[in-house]
Amino acid sequence: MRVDVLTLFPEAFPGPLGIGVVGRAIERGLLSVTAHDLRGYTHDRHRQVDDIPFGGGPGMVLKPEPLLEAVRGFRSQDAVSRVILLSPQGRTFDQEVARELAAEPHLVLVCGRYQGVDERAREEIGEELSIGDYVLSGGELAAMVVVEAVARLVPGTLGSQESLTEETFTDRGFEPPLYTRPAVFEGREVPEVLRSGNHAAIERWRREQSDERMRRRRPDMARDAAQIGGV
Ligand code: 9D3
Repeated sequence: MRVDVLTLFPEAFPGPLGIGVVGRAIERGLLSVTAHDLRGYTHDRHRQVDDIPFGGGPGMVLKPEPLLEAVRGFRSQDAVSRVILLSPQGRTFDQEVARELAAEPHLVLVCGRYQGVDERAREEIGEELSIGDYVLSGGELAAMVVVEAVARLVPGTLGSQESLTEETFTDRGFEPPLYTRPAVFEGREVPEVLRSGNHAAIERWRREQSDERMRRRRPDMARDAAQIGGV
């Protein structure tokens, strides 16, 4: 998968995408993440990317020309590129969206900054994603979150061990309690069943624990899981 990121801060990349599972995928050539400086698409002496809002108001707005010159350039390179603006007003990114994007060969992620993006550029880009209801300063961290979650689903990225964990998350949603040695830590014991060697009993206990946790902490997710799994 190829990912191009349009940003005023290309030096922020790869950042945390350079480590761990995603870093390895980049090294192995399964994934490319290229950051492009939005200023590189300006043609004036001051390389101006933003301007004051018509009608007044605080802050600055990203100008349409550099954004759309860049976006049109990517779109003309291949017909399959999916261009997405990271924006607080977008559809909320979740694991389902991640799965959908993982099937794409080429993503172009556009990072907004300041108060926002000129409406005409927003309309032409067409697709918007938010990573949740809280205020960030720009789209860069959001783009990294999207790349991290999507890259994990690109075939070959995860080891077989991690792929199995991924499947159980999708199936069950929640991790059961995990323990490692020592069997007794400061007087607190690892549940007997996990040391019993009874794999059927362990399986049952883990399922009960993760279901119970989900019902208690994420009733919204538990309802969705019941819908899908018929539990
Ligand atoms: C405080 C300014 N807000 C006034 C209504 C608007 C606003 C504009 C630009 C708020 C945040 C931003 C910058 N954020 C993003 O570009 C962004 C974002 C986010 O803030 N939260 C969650 N997901 C995303 S994706 C891009």
